Amino acid sequence: MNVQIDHNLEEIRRFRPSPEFAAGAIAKPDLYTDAAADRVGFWGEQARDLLHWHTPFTKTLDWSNPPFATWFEDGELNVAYNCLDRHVLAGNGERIAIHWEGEPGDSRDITYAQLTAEVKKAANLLTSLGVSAGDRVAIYLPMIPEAVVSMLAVARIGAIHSVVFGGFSPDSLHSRIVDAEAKLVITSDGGYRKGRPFPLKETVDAALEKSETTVEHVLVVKRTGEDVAWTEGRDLWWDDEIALVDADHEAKAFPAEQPLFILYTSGTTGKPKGILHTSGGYLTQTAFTHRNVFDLHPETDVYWCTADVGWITGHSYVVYGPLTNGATQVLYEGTPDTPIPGRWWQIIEKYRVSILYTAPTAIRSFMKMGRQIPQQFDLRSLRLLGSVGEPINPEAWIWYRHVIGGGSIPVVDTWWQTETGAIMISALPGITDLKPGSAQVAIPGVSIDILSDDGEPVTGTDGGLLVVTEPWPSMLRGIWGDPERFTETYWEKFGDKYFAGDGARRDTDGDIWLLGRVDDVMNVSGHRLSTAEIESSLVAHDLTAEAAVVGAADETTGQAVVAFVILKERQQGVMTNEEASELLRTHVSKQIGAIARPRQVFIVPELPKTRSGKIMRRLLRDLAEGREIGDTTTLAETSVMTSIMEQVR
Ligand code: 6R9
Repeated sequence: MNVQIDHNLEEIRRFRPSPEFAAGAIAKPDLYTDAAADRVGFWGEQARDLLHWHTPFTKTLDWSNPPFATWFEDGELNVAYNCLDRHVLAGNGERIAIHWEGEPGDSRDITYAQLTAEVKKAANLLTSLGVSAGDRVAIYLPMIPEAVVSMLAVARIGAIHSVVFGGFSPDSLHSRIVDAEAKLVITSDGGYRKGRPFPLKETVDAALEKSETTVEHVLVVKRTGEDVAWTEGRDLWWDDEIALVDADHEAKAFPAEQPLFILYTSGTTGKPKGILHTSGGYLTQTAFTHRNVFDLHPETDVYWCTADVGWITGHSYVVYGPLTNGATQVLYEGTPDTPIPGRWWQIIEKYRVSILYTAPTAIRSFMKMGRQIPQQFDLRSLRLLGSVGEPINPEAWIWYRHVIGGGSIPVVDTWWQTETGAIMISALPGITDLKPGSAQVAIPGVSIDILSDDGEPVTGTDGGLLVVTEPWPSMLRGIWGDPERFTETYWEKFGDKYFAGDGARRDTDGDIWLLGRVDDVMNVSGHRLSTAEIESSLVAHDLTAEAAVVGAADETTGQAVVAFVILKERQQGVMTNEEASELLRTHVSKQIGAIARPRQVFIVPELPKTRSGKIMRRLLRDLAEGREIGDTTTLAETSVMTSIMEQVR
C-alpha cells in the first residue's frame, strides 16, 4: 500500500463564511442534526421534498442483502419529468435551462419549455426506433444541447444510457457498445475543439466495423456539416427523423430502482467497469447536493459546471442535479483557450455566471498562464466556486479564491466518484469554515470513516483508507453484467463497508484530507485511467515486449502517464529510441484516446520486479518523478535499477 502524502500538512488557514452569505445560504446547520438523529428518515424527507413521485414510496432503504441496496423501492417516478415537465407546470417554462455556447461562437438559449418539447419529441423518436424500457442506448456526442436532450429522452422512456466521452477511440467505444449490448448509438458528424471540427461519426463507423454488434441504428446530429460516410438502413439524420414524430409525449412512471445509466470507468484491471446507477436514490442525492453544496438559488443564479457529459460530473452536475433543481446553466462545447486564452472568463462575463464548478487541473493551467488573463474580464458575478476530480493543492485553492473569486467567496472542494454518483465529502457554504486543500466533512446523511489496512478505525491524524460505512441513496447498484467484480472490488476488503480506493487522513480538527488513489488507478487531469489498460495497449504494439506504466506527479495535470517499455529483441536497433517512443505514444493515443497519451515513454532494457514477478511501480514512480530510488531490497535483481537509470537519465 503506497499512500502518498502530497499535501501541506501544516495548512492552518481558515476562512469563515461571511455573515451575509450565511444569512442567505440554502443549507442550514439543522441538516446535520436531522441527519444524525435519523439518517434514513432524513433521506426519505429529502426525496419527498426535492422530487415529484407519481407513486409515493413507503419503504426508504432496504439493506437486508448487502452490498445490494434498494432505496425508495415501492415508489415510482419519471426522471425526465422531474428535470423538465414539472418546472413548466409550476410556471417556470420561460426560465432559461441552458445558455449553450458553441466553440466557434454560435449560441442558443433554451428555456425549460423548449427543452421539455425537444425531449418529448426525442422520446417519441426513440420509441419509433424500437427502443423501450431497459434497452441500452450509447451516446457519443460533443457538448451540444442534443447530448442533454438524448440523455433525458432515454431516461424518459425508462431506457438506459451509456454516454461515451467524445475523446475515446473506436476500440474503447466498441468495447463499451459490446459490453452494454446497445441497440442504438446517438452521435454527430462531429464537434469543435481547438478551433477545428473533429469527426465523431467516423469513429462510430470504425467501432461498429470491429465486430457484429447489437446496434440497429445510428442516429446522427448535424453539427459541423463535414462529410460523413453513410450506411443506408442503419444511419439516420436526427433532424429528418425528429421532424416526423409527434410533439406530445406523456412521461410514464417507472420504479425508483429502474436503471438510469451505465457509465464506464477505469478499474485496476485493463477492462473498464460499467458502473450502474438507478433512478430515485440517484436523483435525490444529486439534487440534494447540487442545491446545498452549491447554494443554488434557482431564480437568480447562473450555474456553470465545466465537465463534459461523458464523465460522471457531467451526468450528475450538468444534467440531473441542476435540471431537477430548475437551475439556469451554461453549457460550453469547446476548449478553455479557444479562440482566446480568456474564453472561459469571457463566458462568465457574458452570462453573468454566479456559480462555477471545475477541476484543479484547469485551475493549475490557468495559474500557469497568469492572472493577467482572467483580470481582463468582469468576474464579479461569481459568488461561489467548486472543485472536483482530484485533490486541490492549497496554492491552487488560494489562487482560485483570489484571482477568480475576488478574494472573499467560498470555495468548496467536493470528493466523490463515478461509483458514489453524487458528492460525499464537501464543506457546506455558509456553514463550514473553509480550509484550503481539504475536502473537509461528509455531507449530511453520509457516513465516512478512515480504516487501517486490517479494518481498524484510524484514530489521530495517521493516513488510512477511506470507506463509506453506511449505504447512501446514489450509490452504484452494481457493475453491468459482473456482480462478482462489484462485490470483489468494493465490498470484500471491509465486509459491508464500501472501499473507495482512496487514501485519506484526518487533521486535528477532524477534517478529511484526500491523499490520492491507493491502487493502480491514475488521475490525469481529473480523469481516471488504469495503468493496466495502458500497459495492455502498449504490449499490443508489435514493438513491445513488456511495458510498465506509472502515474507521475505533474504540475498541471496532477498526474501524468509515464511508460517504461522493453522492445522485442528483433525490434532493437531498427529505429532510434526516440522514434520508438514517439510511435508508442501515438499508438496509445489512437487506441485509447488522447487523454491516455503518455507524457514519456522510456525504452529500457529491463523492468524492476519482485521475486514473485510483480513489477515494482513504486521504484519507477521514484524515477519518473526524479526522486532518489527507494528501497530495492525486494527486487529479484538489484542491478536492474542501475541499468534502467542509465537509459532514463
Ligand atoms: C467525481 C470524479 C474518482 C476519483 C476518486 C479520487 C479522485 C475526485 C476529489 C478526488 C481528492 C477531490 N477525486 N474528487 N480526490 N479530492 N475533491 O472525479 O469521479 O472520475 O470516478 O474519479 O477521483 O481519487 O477516487 P471519478
